[in-house]
Amino acid sequence: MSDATVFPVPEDLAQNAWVDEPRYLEMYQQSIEDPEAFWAEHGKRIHWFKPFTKVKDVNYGPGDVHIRWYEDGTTNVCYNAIDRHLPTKKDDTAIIWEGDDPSEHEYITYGQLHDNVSRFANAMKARGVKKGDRVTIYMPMIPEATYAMLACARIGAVHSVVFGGFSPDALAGRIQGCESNCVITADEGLRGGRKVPLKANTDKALESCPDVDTVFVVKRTGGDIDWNDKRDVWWDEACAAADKECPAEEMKAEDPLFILFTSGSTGKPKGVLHTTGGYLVYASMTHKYVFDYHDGDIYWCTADVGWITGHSYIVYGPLTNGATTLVFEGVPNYPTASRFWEVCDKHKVNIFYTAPTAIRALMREGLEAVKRTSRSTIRLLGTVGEPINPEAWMWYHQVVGEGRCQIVDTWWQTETGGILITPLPGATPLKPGSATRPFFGVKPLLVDNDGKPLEGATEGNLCISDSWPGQMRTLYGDHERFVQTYFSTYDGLYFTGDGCRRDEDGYYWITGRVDDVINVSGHRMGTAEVESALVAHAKVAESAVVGYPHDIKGQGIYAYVTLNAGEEPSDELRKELVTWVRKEIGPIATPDMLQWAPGLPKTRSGKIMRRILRKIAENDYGSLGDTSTLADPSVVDDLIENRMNK
Ligand code: 6R9
Repeated sequence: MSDATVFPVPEDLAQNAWVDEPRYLEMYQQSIEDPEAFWAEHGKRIHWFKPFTKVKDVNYGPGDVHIRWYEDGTTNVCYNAIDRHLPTKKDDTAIIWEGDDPSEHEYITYGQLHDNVSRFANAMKARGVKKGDRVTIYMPMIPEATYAMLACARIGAVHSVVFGGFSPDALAGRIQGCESNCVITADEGLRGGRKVPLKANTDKALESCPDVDTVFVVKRTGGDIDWNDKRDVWWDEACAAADKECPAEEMKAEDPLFILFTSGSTGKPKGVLHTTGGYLVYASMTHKYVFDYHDGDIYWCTADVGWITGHSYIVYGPLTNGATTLVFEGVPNYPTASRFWEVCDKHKVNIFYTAPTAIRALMREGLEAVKRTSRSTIRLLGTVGEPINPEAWMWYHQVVGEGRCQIVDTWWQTETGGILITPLPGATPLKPGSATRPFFGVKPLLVDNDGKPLEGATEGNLCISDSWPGQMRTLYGDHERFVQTYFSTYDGLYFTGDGCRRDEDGYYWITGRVDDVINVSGHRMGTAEVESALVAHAKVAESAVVGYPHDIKGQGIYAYVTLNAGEEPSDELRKELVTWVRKEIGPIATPDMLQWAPGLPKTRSGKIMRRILRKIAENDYGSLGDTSTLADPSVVDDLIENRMNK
């Protein structure tokens, strides 16, 4: 290997893992040479009610863009995640729930999971929810969140999980965006000892969602809430009245499984749609190989079910493999910075999967918080969500894993449904900071800005040139935008929106987004979303938002704001605007820096030159590039002079 820092695969791991390097290379080759045969074989890993005979029907354009896998097969995701395991695993733990407070935890067996999910599925049916209906889930990280998802899958309803940290407005937009008439929530959530008013937020959101006729409410804290007798139903009461047998609906492979809203480069979040058969094959297969999952392993992914990582790698992937998956309600630093590692010790976690932002935050807390725990059960560490800087990677490897655990840096997206570029523990020598090599069936392609494919060691825009079963199928209700966003930048290719470098060993290094999407603590956000929240304030005339390097969050949010004529900038107004954005979108969108901009750098045609704003936010004035095309170059001097300092 060309690079100095390479961590080879330990010999015993290569022997005991599902695949070693020769096997990876062989399987990868097969998957690329004959995708039909490869995916026909691996499609059998899930249970089909009616087996498929067609494997793949994909067109990335020109013409009718469509993606179909296992089209004529029928199955049910919930059946695969639960019922299929009952003969052998009825009394095995499916879910370990660890509460926000370290004194609370619960073990849920596959048998109990079956009953809980079936009861709730019947409770939804009793309220008229049926196959094809969209159901919005706005919940804390409690077992009922997973029951709700699985119950939807069981009856063929399409869930849309909305992260519990989103504001009432953001929730309302997502309910309207998928036209759902049933919402599942809790009285309050609990995170880091603080209460989150989920029911109150839901009530507020529903003021603008008149079509919602049912709200199921889980009693989590017992806090005071308002109640609407016609619309609101207690989860417990509804389940107590329901039967614990509920047949799993026979679904076509291409029937929708879920919608998940994610940020794009425009203001309106996109409803990414995933379907049934291909998604499940891909989520479960990647979970098995990437985490080298073996029967009996205790597996913990720290994500929230409000993100795709929670869908594929807390719920669907692990449960389909019959795993024990840990669901954590809390946060990494509550009650102390040792929490993650204490939970690993308490529940004997073998596989641990988290985000670089959490690693960086814990790294700052010092060695002692880690060292006082054992972590001896951990065998494998994973990361996801954003590029991991080599320092954080080394800390994760040396301190958390004590040099003993491989790290899988997994690159993927809401749109991809599952992991696309990643090491395999027994097969891939590691380089800190690189997501390494493609998973089976994945064909990455780097292209220049004109779409010309680049060969060898190079850097460019990351595209994928052929489909894999877990790929999204469309944007809910807007197929045209789907085609526009993903398949029209570079003809015939799926464009990821990420920049990427490939080194001389063929390893991939994701460099971050090349579009107007920023990644704050692993959360994707469109700069346009934050901008439209800011201009919705009565005193704001215009705003431009960019990302800048942030030690913990990866990227921070830097907002330039131009006030309406007659309005005076003040520290008070700055605070007011920051609070405003939190309220409009949610705490994750809180601007870290907000600079008053008497004018924004624009071209003569009125286009904001973000490249310049990015450079100023990055404190990198030396390379502002050509500013001669600006309508008024002097605004740049003003912005530099008044740049916010930390
Ligand atoms: C799974 C998830 C997707 C964007 C993606 C990229 C960034 C995710 C990464 C990574 C570098 C990794 N990203 N994993 N960048 N290395 N291992 O995070 O989905 O929320 O849709 O975000 O996150 O920029 O395009 P999502």
